Amino acid sequence: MARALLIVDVQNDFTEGGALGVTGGTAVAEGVTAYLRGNTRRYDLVLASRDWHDPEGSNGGHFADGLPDYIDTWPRHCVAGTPGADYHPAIDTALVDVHVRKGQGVPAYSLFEGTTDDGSSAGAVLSAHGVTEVDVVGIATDHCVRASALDAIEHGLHVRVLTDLVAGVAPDPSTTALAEIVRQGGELMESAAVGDR
Ligand code: VGL
Repeated sequence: MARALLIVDVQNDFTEGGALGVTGGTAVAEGVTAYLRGNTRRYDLVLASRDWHDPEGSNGGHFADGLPDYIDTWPRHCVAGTPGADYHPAIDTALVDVHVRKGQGVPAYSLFEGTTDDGSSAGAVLSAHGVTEVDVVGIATDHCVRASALDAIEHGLHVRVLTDLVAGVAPDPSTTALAEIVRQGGELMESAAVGDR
């Protein structure tokens, strides 16, 4: 039995000033690193995802052709190899064991759609490490955190979302997303409470 921390898309384009800047994104980046520094022994594995879209084309309709609806279509963001696709500088990448990228040419909200540089899927990496429990943090609550947490539950993992270490695009959909995760069997917890459980 092993536990992993899943850090979803804490990238420059999803934090304040980025192409798709989410309010609270920078605070999440800083908070995740502070949390991880205080809890390194709690995790057997730390896995982080990055949205990593192609510069050409719409990435399967993910980049808006005209005005984005901020639900299914978005401004151009996280283009592979650009500063916007980098992790936010507050993320201490020395604390990350495994990096996955997703969204090359397609919309990919879930971290489980990500693969490592050697082509392993996130799910395969987690099962190879015997991970049965995951804590999920990152951006955005109502999109990639939601999809990643629900996929983790589908994969049979016990899921906790650390609610002070996520940030959403919009408040109501974020509340709905967290409720949906609970309905599917996930747990919500403040990061400060993790030490107790
Ligand atoms: C995301 C919108 C578009 C996310 C990714 O990381 O939540 N949101 N692409």
